[in-house]
Amino acid sequence: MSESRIHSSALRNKIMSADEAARLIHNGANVGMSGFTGSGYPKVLPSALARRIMAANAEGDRFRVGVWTGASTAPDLDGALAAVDGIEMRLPYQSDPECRKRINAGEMEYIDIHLSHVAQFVWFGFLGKLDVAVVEVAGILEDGRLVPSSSVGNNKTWLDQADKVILEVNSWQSPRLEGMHDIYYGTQLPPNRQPIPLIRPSDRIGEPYLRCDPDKIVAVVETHSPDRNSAFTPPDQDSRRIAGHIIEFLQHEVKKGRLPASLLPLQSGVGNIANAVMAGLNEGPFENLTAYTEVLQDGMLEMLKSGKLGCASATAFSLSNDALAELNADLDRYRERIILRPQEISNHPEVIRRLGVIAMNGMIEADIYGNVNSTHVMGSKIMNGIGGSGDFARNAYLSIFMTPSQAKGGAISCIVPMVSHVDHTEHDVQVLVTEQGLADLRGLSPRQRAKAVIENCAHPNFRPALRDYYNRALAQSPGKHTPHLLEEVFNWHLSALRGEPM
Ligand code: 0RQ
Repeated sequence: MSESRIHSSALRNKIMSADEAARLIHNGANVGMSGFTGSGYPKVLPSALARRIMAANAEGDRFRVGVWTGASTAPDLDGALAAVDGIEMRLPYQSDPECRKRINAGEMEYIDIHLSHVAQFVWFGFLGKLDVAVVEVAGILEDGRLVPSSSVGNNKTWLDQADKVILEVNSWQSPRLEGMHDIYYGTQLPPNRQPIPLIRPSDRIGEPYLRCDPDKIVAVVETHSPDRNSAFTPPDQDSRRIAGHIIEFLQHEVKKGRLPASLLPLQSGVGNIANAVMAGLNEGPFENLTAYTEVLQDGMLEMLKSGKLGCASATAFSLSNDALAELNADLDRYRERIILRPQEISNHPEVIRRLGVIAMNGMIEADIYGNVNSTHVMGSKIMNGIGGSGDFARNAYLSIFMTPSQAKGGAISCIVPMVSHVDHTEHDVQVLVTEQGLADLRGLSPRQRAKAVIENCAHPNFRPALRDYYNRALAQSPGKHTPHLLEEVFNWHLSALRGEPM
């Protein structure tokens, strides 16, 4: 561990251990932590806080904090704090098994929020007071400005809004990240807001450093710990087919003159399927692509490497160890073509609409009319959260949702009569894709959409049941615009839960 990352002598004086820093957080505090999909989260403070909470619990004192982040983090943040029942309220996104378990058991409060909303909700005062910021940085300059880490997320807002700031300076992060970030300080509150001057994904409109009032910084903790970099599973047959359908569709759109030859900026969601689609595009016919997205996964790095992708704008990396090694080996070159921004800019509706982003996100299920459930299994159990999918889907040039047609080894159809929970309404969904095929819902009425979704996207094992449902709904439903048999839609899900034929 080297002191050379902390160039401000005033802040060097505030170096302390994680356990000492954790004592500066009070019971009931709202704590804004860095971290977005496993990158740039504080590595040691959360575990120290968990130890403090455990000690308080042993004394019979209940100690809980609110945990606000950019998005998902890692077992040593979410997992550690959830394991000691230390989280009162979690927002805006998580994907941690321990958190998920407690949330679904009703033991932890959770609100999943559009990721572009979080920063402004804090400025508006909608979420209460942010007491403490705990932010990982890659270094501190002599004048106190901060070199951001491998994610930006909501860090600018946490540093602005919190009363106290604890910094983790992680010397594991490459020092050559310096210069990759673009922190925009021009956002105002209504009614004084100005247009965000971002016209192309490659535009830099801010500065490479985070600012923080040094008087608010109460502790600096040095770390040398890796991000949570998980490997992606190699694309399987289903995800390759999904990628194939999307590429064929995009080619068709180019032919029709509805997309330029180099497409429009790509947004790709989290997970293996999204990663596989990027792998497909890397082998596909399109050149000179751009990305305006939220997370930069392996597939996009490969596309930057091959030259298919000219530049990528995101708020965080989400890389495997192999991809990270590739990034670090050539960081000076990648830094020219990768821009990490605050998530209120990477996910900003105004910018997404202006750029004409092609949004591609995963889902849990879609219904025959095009409503999409991204978050809840069987209507009540949260999986992760809406994340940025709504920011992109609502405002995209083209909004695509994808999933294998079946889940749980074929027991459950991901195409259902009516989604058990709705995140993206039929108005925000233009294209649905499964390994079976693609349904282009643009310009189709609900009845036309139902036919396209059943025939193109549903698994053949479930098509007869879905056709039967639709035909009976058409005959018996009091309204024929969006025919439904309300008494049956819940039974569809309940039968799946009981493992009965639908
Ligand atoms: O659970 O592993 O326990 O079996 O859901 O499903 O097929 O592995 O798909 O990893 O692409 O995730 C929607 C969750 C899809 C993700 C979701 C079960 C399935 C499995 C995962 P098991 P897959 P993926 C911007 C974009 C919201 C946030 C977002 C997501 C697990 O894409 O979180 O889009 N999206 N952000 O078995 C019961 C069904 C099911 C089902 C799947 N119909 N019924 N279980 N599963 N379908 C980026 C950010 O915001 C950071």
